[in-house]
Amino acid sequence: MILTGQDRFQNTEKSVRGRIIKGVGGRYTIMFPDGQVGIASARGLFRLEDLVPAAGDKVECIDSGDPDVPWRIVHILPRRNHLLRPPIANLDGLIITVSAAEPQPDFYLADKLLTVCLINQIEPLLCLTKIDLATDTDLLAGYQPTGCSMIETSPEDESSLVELKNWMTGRFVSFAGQSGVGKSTLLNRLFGQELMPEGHVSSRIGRGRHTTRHVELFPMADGFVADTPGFSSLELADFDISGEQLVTGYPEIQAVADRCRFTDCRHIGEPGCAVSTGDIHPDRLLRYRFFRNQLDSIDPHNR
Ligand SMILES: Nc1nc2c(ncn2[C@@H]2O[C@H](COP(=O)(O)OP(=O)(O)O)[C@@H](O)[C@H]2O)c(=O)[nH]1
Ligand SMILES: [Mg+2]
Ligand SMILES: [Zn+2]
Repeated sequence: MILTGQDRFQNTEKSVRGRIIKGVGGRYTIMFPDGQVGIASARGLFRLEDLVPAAGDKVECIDSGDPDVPWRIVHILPRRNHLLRPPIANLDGLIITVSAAEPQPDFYLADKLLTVCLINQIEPLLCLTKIDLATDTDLLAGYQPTGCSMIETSPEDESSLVELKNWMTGRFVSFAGQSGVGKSTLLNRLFGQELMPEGHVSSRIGRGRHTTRHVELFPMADGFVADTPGFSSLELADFDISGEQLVTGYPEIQAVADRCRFTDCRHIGEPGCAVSTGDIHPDRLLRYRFFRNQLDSIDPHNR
């Protein structure tokens, strides 16, 4: 049922809090704490302030008086974080999904996603799928020194699904990772029945030809899971991450950086650099150096 502003609220002076679960073409779908949804437009002033409401935003709405668009967003609550590509706000956690095989794991992508998380206060969960196809059982070993949470799953492993669901509970999270790693399979196994009326799942967040073009939040387990474009391949520079910031995505390198001879050490082979003495996996260091060189070569004035 779609409520009008009038139904919900007689006093137009006061506002109601809700969360943007979808925004397309200036029309926002708001979910209120009781689970009801309503359609809203944004206060004109936001544009002057260069503020664009995003999916995930916690907002305050008033009755607009327009029966077609009964709500108006008048305030955006302070954000935990805000990404532009995909346009999403207040993400609590990101499930960085890597498959043991089919497709071969892309650890460059996993490192980029981890870096985006650690720079934006998004809690990462490294999730290895298809362990039933694994020949190498230690694929996530390189991430052990980062201290990040990790989980391994396969279709038969019920306890890992419980663990994953517990981690998602009460949070606003999204799955990320290459196409084909098993994100939709996991979502359907976990919430297939609850997320949407049956029949919708396969066409909207399930497998198939459907390509997501905007962010949409689906309520689950006292939280939300997002269907988002843009987390299956990305470039760090598009997230405004500089060469100096990169080390935030490599906490095991950051941990030894104060022992480097030079305070501005880039950890790419300088004399007296401490990374060789630290607990750093050689593959992680190789990828750090690749991204560091790449980001340092970008002229900030030309971006
Ligand atoms: N062997 C195996 N296959 C899986 C597993 N998870 C997913 N798959 C298969 O991998 C393919 C891609 O999965 P899908 O969930 O669509 O990947 P997505 O693109 O990340 O959403 C499908 O054929 C799934 O049945 C797993 O843990 N083990
Ligand atoms: Mg999918
Ligand atoms: Zn160094």
